[in-house]
Amino acid sequence: AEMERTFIAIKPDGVQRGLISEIISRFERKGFKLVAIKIVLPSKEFAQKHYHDLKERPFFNGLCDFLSSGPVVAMVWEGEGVIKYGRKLIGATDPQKSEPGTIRGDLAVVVGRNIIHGSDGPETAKDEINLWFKPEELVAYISNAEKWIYG
Ligand code: YYY
Ligand code: MG
Repeated sequence: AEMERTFIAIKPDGVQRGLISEIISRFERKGFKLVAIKIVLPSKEFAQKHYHDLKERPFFNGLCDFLSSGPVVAMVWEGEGVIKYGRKLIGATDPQKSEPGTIRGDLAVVVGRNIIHGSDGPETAKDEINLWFKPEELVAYISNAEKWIYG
């Protein structure tokens, strides 16, 4: 198994709407493994770092205000193909275009309140994990379910 790690965050709207356990469940039931989790109130400066790739976009300022407007649940999930498949579980950026069955498709309506973030590739996953977590906050462990998930 080619194990990968991805950064997943429940944004302030997902937290305030009581969707933390719903979102965690979807990753957990799939068979991915939670290796780090915390609740944090990011500063606007921190949000700007997180979204630095988007700094030229017209929505950048509002996006960073929003991400820093309330608590965020920051997580690292591990598993085979978790970066790409995590994005599938999340669904398209615009919830109007997200398929039913995806997190955004089932639980969100507009792009500015799409409840969840997920890394979009191996490089951003590495950068985002390093931005949000210290190495000692990541917990490597063997799950007893692994042999039933991976064979
Ligand atoms: O990775 P993902 O979250 O699906 O989309 P990005 O293109 O990285 O944009 C990050 C974030 O910005 C998106 O989740 C909502 C917001 N946003 C927006 O408010 N308006 C847009 N037209 C595009 C993105
Ligand atoms: Mg993105």
